[in-house]
Amino acid sequence: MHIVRFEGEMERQTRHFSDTFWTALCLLLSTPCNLKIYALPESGKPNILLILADDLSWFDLGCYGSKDVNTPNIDKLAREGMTFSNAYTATAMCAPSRQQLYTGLFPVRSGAMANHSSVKPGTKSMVHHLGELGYQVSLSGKEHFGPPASFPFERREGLTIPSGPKPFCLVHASRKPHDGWPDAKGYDPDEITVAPYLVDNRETRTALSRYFTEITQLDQDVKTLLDDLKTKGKAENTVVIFTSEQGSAFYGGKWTCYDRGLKTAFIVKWPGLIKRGSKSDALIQYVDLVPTLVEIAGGNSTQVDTGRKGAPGGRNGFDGKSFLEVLRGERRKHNSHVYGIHTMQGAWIGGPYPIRSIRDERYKYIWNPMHEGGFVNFNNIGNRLQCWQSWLRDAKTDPEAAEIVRRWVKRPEIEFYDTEKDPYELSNLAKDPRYAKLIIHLKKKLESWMAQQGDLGIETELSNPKSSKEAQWKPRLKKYYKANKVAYDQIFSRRNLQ
Ligand SMILES: [Ca+2]
Repeated sequence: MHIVRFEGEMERQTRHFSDTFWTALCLLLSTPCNLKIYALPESGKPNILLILADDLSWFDLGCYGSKDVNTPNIDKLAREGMTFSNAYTATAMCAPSRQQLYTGLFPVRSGAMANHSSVKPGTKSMVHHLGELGYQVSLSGKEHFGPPASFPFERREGLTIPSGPKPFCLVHASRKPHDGWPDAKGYDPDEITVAPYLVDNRETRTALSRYFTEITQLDQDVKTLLDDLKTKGKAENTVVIFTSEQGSAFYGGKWTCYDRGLKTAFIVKWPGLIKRGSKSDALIQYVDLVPTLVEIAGGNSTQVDTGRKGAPGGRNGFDGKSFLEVLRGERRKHNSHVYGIHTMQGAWIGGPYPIRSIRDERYKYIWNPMHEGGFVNFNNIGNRLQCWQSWLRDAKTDPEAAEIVRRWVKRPEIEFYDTEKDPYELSNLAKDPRYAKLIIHLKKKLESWMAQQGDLGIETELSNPKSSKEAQWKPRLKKYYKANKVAYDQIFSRRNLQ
């Protein structure tokens, strides 16, 4: 038995039929010419397995070009599916990143803007939308969302696939490779590559080796899940998605709007429907995922009520839009621009420090409206990754190290990068007259997006509550500044100490 799906302006539904060829032909002949037809696998609606890493930089995977990190199982998934080279989250922090992934809404509109924050009451998620389409929607691993009524996932433990009769959507939200890494195994600190945005010293190499070790452990978890999918006979009828979440906690990744923070690995395997080993450079973003899943599940994503007002079309719809046609190889482009938003409010310490960004396929515009005081968070107050102290030490005598440190803590109001020529966003072109028109164009687009979201910039930043942990970190900040005064005096104002 085959399932044929008809998509039209007024009607999108999945129909079963097992009649004769003539029945199919009659249906085809009565179908308006703009309708698209494709076959879903024989067993009906496909299952969905979404594997989400935690703080994994997209470029630290073999299939995204890493020469250092051993990820054979994720690489194999890429060879069997479609690999996206231009996928983004809008926020490089855990809670807002995954809440936009699960709701299809950007952070200001949903309310989940600060780290450790929750969406506003009444917001719906993929659990509601896929549940209405007959799916069992469950989650194993990390949550980092709220309130529970907006994310009523069925909880699962371990690395196993559901085996019930209903089609399933399982999110496996790994905690790997979030920092808190194991001792290095299989990676020699002397042999690895250190990217130019990091200070190349013994401490950085040791930290990278430990991070790489945990990425390889994550890769093994991916194998365990995919093996169970095969054992249960569901591999052929399951859409498997792997995405890396935001970039790692190494400086200039997580907690920023640089590509090292916002860009994400995104791989989709769908046997029979996605061309094996295909690649897409379409601009997609995390808010596009749930609309796409709704379409995969046979629903109409443009008719979904997200529970929040203020959609781009003025109703309660998603901020994102389905990229199913890209998966099917029918379209190459998707969005013209993708957006970024950041706040340090709620992230233990460091706020306020709002950042907004916009990016087309090549150029990136970043606005830091409260940049004067410097950027602070617990990564450059404590010694969380066990290498920041060494960077300050080296910065006293090494001008290159001093420049890397300065770039992290002291940024201009406007940044503009050519990401094709400068993928690590190290050369700010904001004052280059050749880009003046494009900068104004992107600024206006960014402002339109902020207006749609109800984002008032600094006012919105200051309305976010500070973290309850800020008070306990403040004395540590002062002590730390005092201990490193020589290095910091060159790069850092005292405003955040007041
Ligand atoms: Ca994370």
